[in-house]
Amino acid sequence: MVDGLGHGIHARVATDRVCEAVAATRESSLVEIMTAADIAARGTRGAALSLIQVDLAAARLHCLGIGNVATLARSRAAIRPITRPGIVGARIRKMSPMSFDLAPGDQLVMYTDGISTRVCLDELRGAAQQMADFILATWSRAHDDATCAVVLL
Ligand SMILES: [Mn+2]
Repeated sequence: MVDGLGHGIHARVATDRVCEAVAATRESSLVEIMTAADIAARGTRGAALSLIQVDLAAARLHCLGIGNVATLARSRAAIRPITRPGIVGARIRKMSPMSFDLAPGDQLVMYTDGISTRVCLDELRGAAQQMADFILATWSRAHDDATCAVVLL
């Protein structure tokens, strides 16, 4: 999930560049994908980017984030991905991929900084789309764009 810095056309350009780089490298490792995104976004305003890979066969979740796109989980094992501060496109110096155990029934929620950090997953019910809609309706900040995605395993 990517969030171009700021608003308007310059945020759009940064976001598009990152999306293209991620799409072109999606079979690669998260570090390779992030590196490609960082190169693609140079000369733009930059972006926040959080990447996850769900490996169902190995029951593992791989995460890598730069900037404030958050990933939360309701899960059997503790899943607490931490993103590093920084800007994709401004030459990322250090990346910290993290991996976690996954179990059937685990719920993953990703959201941009247009959603309040006070977001609470306790009241989430129903299908993934319903959950994302509820989060957006309940926790969106008044004057920011927001994106939310929910993955149910
Ligand atoms: Mn934002």
